[in-house]
Amino acid sequence: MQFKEVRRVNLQQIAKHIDFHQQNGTEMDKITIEYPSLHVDDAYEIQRLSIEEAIARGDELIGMKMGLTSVAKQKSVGVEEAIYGRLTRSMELMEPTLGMKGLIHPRVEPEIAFVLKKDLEGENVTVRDVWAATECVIPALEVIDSRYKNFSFTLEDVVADNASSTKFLLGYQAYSPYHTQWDQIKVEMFRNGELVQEGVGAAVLDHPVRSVVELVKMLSRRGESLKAGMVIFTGAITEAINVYEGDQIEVKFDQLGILSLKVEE
Ligand code: 0L1
Ligand code: MG
Repeated sequence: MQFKEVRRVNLQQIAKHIDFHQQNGTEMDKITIEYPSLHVDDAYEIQRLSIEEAIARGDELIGMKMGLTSVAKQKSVGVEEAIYGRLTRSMELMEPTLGMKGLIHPRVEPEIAFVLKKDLEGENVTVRDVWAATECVIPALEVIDSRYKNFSFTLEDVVADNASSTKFLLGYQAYSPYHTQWDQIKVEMFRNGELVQEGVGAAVLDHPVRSVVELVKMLSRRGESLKAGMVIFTGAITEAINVYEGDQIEVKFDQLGILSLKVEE
């Protein structure tokens, strides 16, 4: 077997291993323990292949996300660059409830999501291109649940584990991209009535629109692009918080309403 083929088989095997843990909500060791020389490009390929496994079972790619878009978040997990992940239909919460079954140690974070009406591609994409391609902007919550023990990972590990993507909730109200200054939106997150996190849209690469630009550039380096209809999560506005069965999470997006999430068994 040629070297390239051996490498491909390995990436496929690792992708199947990760897909198993994602599907079953079970913890695993860092893959970089067994594969210390894994490159970040390999990790993105493992991510793509693991989502292909889910798609082969009937799931569907409906969006993409940026992660670690704030310095505070990068510091909290010890990874010093923004990353991306993939969102599938089975991750979308249709009701504002989160079942703990099949989850390991979930965390919730507030985000601003863009929905596209046009494809976006290429290294030379601009902020103007993104606005022209945006159908609407929606306040949202992301549930991340790293499959790694203790939420501990390297850059390569977390990329391969689809940037910890697990579930997401979109607000019912969508807004015109021109409705407000998205970098000025203040967000407060409450757990069982207690204020636990607060932040502002500018925490996301100075402005959430810049996160979409960066995502398009990162994807184009790997020959991929964003498609019309996709939902794009731009990154957390505050630190993520741990949630437990029985918790009631409320996130107040200034002038844009409140998103609630009840954590159940
Ligand atoms: O969406 C995110 O910012 C999560 C990126 C992965 C790091 C983590 O699991 O906290
Ligand atoms: Mg996120």
